[in-house]
Amino acid sequence: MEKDILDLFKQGYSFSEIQSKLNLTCEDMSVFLTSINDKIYSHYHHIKFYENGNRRYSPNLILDTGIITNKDSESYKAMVISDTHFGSISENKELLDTVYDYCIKNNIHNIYHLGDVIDGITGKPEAKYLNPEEQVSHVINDYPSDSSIINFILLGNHDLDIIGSNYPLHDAITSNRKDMVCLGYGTREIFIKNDSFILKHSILIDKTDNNYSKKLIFRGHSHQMKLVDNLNNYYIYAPSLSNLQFIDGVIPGFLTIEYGFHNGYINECIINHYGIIDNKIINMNVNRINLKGRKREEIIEREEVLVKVKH
Ligand SMILES: [Mn+2]
Repeated sequence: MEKDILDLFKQGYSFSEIQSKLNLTCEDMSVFLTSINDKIYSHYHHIKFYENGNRRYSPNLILDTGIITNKDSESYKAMVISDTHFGSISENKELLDTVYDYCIKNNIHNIYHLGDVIDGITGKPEAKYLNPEEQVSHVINDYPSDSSIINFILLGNHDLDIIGSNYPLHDAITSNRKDMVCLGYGTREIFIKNDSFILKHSILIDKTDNNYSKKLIFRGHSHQMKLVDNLNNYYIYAPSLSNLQFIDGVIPGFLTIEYGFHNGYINECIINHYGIIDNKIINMNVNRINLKGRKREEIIEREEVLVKVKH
């Protein structure tokens, strides 16, 4: 089935066209994505990622995506960006440079990208780079990098559009960019201390949110910052870091997140939403999510005593 699906992607069919052409259910499509995602993540089965931007070889097999934090630390800071749409006329690389500068100045070493890194081939006049390979090379060559920053990259529906090409984005990232970690398409859970949070980009109608309770779920795809408490989980929609905006008056931007921990569990999350206009960073709003009072167990495994390493 996987080969049939990839062949149709190669022929230029979209995800939903393939689904109806092969008469596949959402579950079938989710099995396909999970299989692709497992293959992608196998590249990182022996690498540990650290909050201070380091990555080290691990002799043990690591199947989950986890961040190792300092044993003594009771907080964690990270950057959340989304929807850069490289390769379209709405792309704005200066915004990404601004984000990297901000991280370096503010001691942030982990960036989470929530998908739609490239625009893919949409057949619309917005496509600046005509073929998928050029769009992907553009990311590999021109996306900023810094030795003190790990960029965790989830892939979205636009990135998926070119999965059938000779040079899909996930292959390009895993083989060329050591500073990036490709998390696969659509969804990934990130473990930190005793807890976890979820990254998502809508590709399928997926019901996995029901598997979680009182989790922070960060979402790309909406191109607008929004906070939703749906009683089960907290949704944090990230703004787009491109000029592609769906609603008048919305400006590109990013989120910084800061977790406070208790017994290794996230008990508070502070989200700062920043907009960028003419290279100026504007604080749009601050939100605090209180996660105290959830079920806890005492197992701490994702902590180490971190030694400061010069980059
Ligand atoms: Mn998008």
